[in-house]
Amino acid sequence: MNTGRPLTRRAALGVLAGGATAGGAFLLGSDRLARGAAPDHRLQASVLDYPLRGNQVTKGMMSFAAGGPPPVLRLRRGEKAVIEVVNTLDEPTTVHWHGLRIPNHQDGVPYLTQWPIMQGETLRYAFAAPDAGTFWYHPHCNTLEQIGRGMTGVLIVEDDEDAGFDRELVLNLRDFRLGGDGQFIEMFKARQAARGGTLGTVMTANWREAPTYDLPAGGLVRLRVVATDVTRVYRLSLAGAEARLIALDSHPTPPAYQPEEIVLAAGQRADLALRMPETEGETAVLSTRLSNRSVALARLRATGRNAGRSLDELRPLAPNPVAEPSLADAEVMPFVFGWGPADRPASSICGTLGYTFWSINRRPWSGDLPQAPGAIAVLKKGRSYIFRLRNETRYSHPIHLHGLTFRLLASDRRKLPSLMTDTALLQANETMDIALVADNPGDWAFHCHVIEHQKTGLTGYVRVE
Ligand SMILES: [Cu+2]
Repeated sequence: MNTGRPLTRRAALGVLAGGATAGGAFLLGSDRLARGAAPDHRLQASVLDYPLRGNQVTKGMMSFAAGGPPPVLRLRRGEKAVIEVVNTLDEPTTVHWHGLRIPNHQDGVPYLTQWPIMQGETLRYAFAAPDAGTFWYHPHCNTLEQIGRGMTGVLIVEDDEDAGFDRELVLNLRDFRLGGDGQFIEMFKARQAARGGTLGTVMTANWREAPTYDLPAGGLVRLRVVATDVTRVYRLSLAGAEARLIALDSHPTPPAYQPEEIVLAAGQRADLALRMPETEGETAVLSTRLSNRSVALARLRATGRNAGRSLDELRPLAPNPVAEPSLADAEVMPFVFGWGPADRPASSICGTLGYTFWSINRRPWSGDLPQAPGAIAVLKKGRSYIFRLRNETRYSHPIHLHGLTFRLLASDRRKLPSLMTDTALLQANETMDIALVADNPGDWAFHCHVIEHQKTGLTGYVRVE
């Protein structure tokens, strides 16, 4: 629901000239006209019709490829990659690289780190990813509509050393809100946006309902599961195969941390090492638990002769070079996630949902505007901080911080594993401490990843300087 008038780039700049506070030209602007070598990857923001449910064609889907689901991007750790984005939508967009600790001007947040990529424009992002793991990419402009219609892709930064898997399977989990005729229905309901969020009606993996994948019998498979839905919290389990959790949100997990159920909120990722069943035709099933039943998301079918592998043959993943916060001299910063005064946000070319319901530190985000409000917190580069996240609401919020990785410390409601992440599911009425080193300078968006919440006030940014 892009309530803003589509603007040409010139008109957008006119708006910016009228009141930009963002500090002048974005560095990315100089890449805009960059010529020369072919990009390493090319994404085409596109509208398409696609047979999402069997032969039923869903009209008006959106992707980063002209003919089908967004491609899985594979990058090499530490090597600069150029990713060209061609916008063939009839509205502006941007691309955010979720979980990547890259320079701020590559982060893809409209007006905070770059101008929107206007319709018909091409923009090249260029960065070197410092961490290996499973990440994803998505727009940060008219986000509910563009993500809701399909613009979520998986991004993999390869490990320096191979761990010894036979195969790898990527599962991009997400729902679509379709009616019985297979066509999109309204993206959200205001009454749900003010609560837990509006769920989709069709659950998919890689744009298919419970697809089956053939994998070598008795072989070792790395399963990369990415929750790219706008709302759903997945409660995953894998039946029929021996499996171990090896990473969460891109970062390797301690071998002893093997939860019975893997909880993935919007934006989170899990890497599993699994050993396929030994007998051809046997199937392992990845399911998510709903309140009263379990739903199969994907099936893995064993094929061929038993490869006879063992999970113990796998080498552990190397840790990523994330600085460890110094808790002894960390400054504590409080953040309150709460209700906002019911209000109407300003119109934006990156869309609004027409409401504000939520706030961070009592401030509802006013919308993606050239006149960005001030930072909710200013951090000194290189210092350690403890963020005290307090949820005043009766709903859970997956809180995502751009550009920085943090460690889970403690909760007043449960025992937390000591994990590194970029997205923490803050439960209803919970207070959680997280810790980080503010080592990446810039303005970093800090928001709920239930996109309706993000777009109705639960957004802000922290500045590292
Ligand atoms: Cu939320």
